[in-house]
Amino acid sequence: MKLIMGIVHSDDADTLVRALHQEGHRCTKISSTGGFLREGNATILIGTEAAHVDEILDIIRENCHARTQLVSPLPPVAEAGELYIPRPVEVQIGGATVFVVDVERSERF
Ligand code: 2BA
Repeated sequence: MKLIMGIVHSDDADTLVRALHQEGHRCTKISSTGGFLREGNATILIGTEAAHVDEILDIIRENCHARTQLVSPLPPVAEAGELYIPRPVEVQIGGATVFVVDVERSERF
């Protein structure tokens, strides 16, 4: 058995959960926060048989889209009298960051 962990944009999460359920895959959506942007995203946990992993990765790929976002960098330590004008930088956020791990044991009681 495998556990797929997909970190996706919050805007794609519900569509992805719906698509997974439509194809008969169980999943859990967890609200998470990215360490870099410190903004909400969603982590989708999917426990599945190894034979279904590729099909699930296709569903994730089809339903999660890359996007760009403007981020204001943290200001540097300024000397007295120095003026710092923050200039937003564009960050590319991937459609999904996915980890697939082996599950030693899984039970449903
Ligand atoms: P965040 O950490 O908020 O990162 C959002 C996007 O910011 C990243 O998109 C990446 O394009 C950029 N970014 C992240 N760290 C950066 C850095 N040190 N310098 C410059 N740009 C940086 P993605 O790579 O698509 O990641 C989207 C989200 O997936 C991340 O949100 C994080 O929540 C998760 N993630 C990505 N890689 C991970 C990893 N190796 N382990 C755990 N979570 C990860």
